[in-house]
Amino acid sequence: MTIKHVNSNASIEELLEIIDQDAGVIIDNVLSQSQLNKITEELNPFLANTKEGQDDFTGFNTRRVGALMARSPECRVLALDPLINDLSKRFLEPHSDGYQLHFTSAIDIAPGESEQILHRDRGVWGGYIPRKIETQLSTVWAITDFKKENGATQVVPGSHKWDRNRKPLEKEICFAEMKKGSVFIYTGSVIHGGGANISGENRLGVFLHYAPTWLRQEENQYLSCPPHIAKDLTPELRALMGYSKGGYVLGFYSDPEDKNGELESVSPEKMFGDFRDKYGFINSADKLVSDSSNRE
Ligand SMILES: O=C(O)CCC(=O)C(=O)O
Ligand SMILES: [Fe+2]
Repeated sequence: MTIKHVNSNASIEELLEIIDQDAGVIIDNVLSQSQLNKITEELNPFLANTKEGQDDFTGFNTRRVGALMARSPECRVLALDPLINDLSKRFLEPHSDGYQLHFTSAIDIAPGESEQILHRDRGVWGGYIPRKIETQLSTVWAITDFKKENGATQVVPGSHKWDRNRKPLEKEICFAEMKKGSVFIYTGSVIHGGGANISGENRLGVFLHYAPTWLRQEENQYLSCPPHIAKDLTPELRALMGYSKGGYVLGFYSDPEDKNGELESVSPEKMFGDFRDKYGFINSADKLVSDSSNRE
């Protein structure tokens, strides 16, 4: 078993088909060297200021930096990547009218790190969402090369369809090995985890995850990128973070200072189409006068 690689001309249909079978796919060589340099420069001061994790999930030689929409202009470009956004929309639309940014993190695995506990990211919501429903599409942008030796993400292709308690065999575990500038896409239901770093170099990835607009985001975007920063971002990015309604009235707000909303962004109709049908609105004229025509 391996993780399939495609190039950036891959169609959404092709990507969806591989994701349905394996729950993971790599698109090779998407970012330019100048984008990689910018991301590294933007993240370095924050990584330098961050302590390593403190348990076997967060790792003892791994640094994690969040709030990437507030902190890194180039990561904003990644979050809005058109192919990834089209794919997220298509992947999540069977269960949601819209999707949003769910999580942002730069994960830097340093030499000496051991492997992360294997897990399914959907565990963040507890055991409450039926496993039939896919509620997360995740991306890992490789800022350095991802190699088995330097901590490339471990992944068990196909495990999104497994019984909850099935454990992977050693030979079923693959590594998301890819060149820097590539992006690994995986789902919230697949078993995966960071790899051990037995090399002499760091492994840096930018993790950007997407989820339906009706679910609580793993990273609170309103606190991580508060209004005084969000007001200078594009309406599209604000909408993606949740500074927009997730449906006709889902997530509405009233401006406590009664100013004219400088955070107004994309209209719900533009994002979700006509909402009337979704609500099952019944116009006065359509109400039935007798109850006989309505019953089986
Ligand atoms: O660092 C990695 O490759 C994976 C990290 C991960 O899966 C997580 O923290 O949830
Ligand atoms: Fe994970």
